[in-house]
Amino acid sequence: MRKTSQMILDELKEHVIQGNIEVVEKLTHDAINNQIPAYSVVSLALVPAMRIVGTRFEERDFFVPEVLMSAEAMKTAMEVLHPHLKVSGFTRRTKVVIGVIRECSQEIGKDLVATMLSGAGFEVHDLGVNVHPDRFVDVAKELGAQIIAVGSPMDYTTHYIREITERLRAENLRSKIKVLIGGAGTSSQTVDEVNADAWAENALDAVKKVEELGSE
Ligand code: B12
Repeated sequence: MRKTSQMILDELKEHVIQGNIEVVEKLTHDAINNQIPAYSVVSLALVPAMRIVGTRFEERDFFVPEVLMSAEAMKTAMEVLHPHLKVSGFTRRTKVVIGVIRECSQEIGKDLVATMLSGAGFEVHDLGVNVHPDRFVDVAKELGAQIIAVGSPMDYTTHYIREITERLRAENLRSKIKVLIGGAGTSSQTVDEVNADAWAENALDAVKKVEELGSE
């Protein structure tokens, strides 16, 4: 029996939760071969899977090793999807420096945002995880970037973002370089707390916010 798109997405979600990397890789190829749009694979299977993993982690049903397996499975799927997430054939002038703030090494959300931004044609410079506030500013200045995008998956590292905005202000760069924030440790309220310019709830929203900030 030929699998329907819904069956592939359901299976993919389940295998990401279970952390079955090889099966996830195969199912992601199946999804692409079945003409399921790459972003639908992300939003209908991968992200909901990680949400369930998060709930199980919170309920102490899953522990760090299980979460890591799911995270690896998600990353494998993202590698397969990466070339298919390129939605535009043109390059935009807006340069974005992106990374996860210091003391945090949780990268999946940031990777997804970086992939979507480069897929939308922005020039993205990914600094990785555990990035010192000064490094965001140094690299943005060096490259002439218009936007610094900072991920903070944990709420207790969010305050470091203020060091970025403070330094930009001290160097009179606050109006030239905009700061976009996101990740599970942030909310729309964090924007005021750390004096950022915008918050993105998810990767699609991040594309929209970068478009808006880049045209200001
Ligand atoms: C996977 C995971 C891990 C993995 C990370 C693997 C990896 N390579 O990245 C591992 C096991 C390593 C891990 C470790 C820890 N984790 Co963890 N982890 C998670 C989990 C379950 C899922 C996160 C995820 O990848 N989601 C999938 C992605 C796609 O979603 P997302 O991150 O929300 O990203 C979206 C948006 O937030 C936004 N976004 C994300 N980043 C960015 C960046 C920018 C610039 C923008 C604009 C937008 C944006 O767009 C994304 C796409 O839509 C969450 C639970 C949860 N509910 O989020 C906990 C969670 C983030 N972890 C948490 C904690 C506490 C930890 C540990 C301290 C646990 C421990 N006791 O050791 C360590 C910290 C290690 C460290 N110092 O970094 C807490 C944070 C609590 C808090 N509010 O501060 C959470 C929320 C779980 C919980 N409720 O307790 N974790």
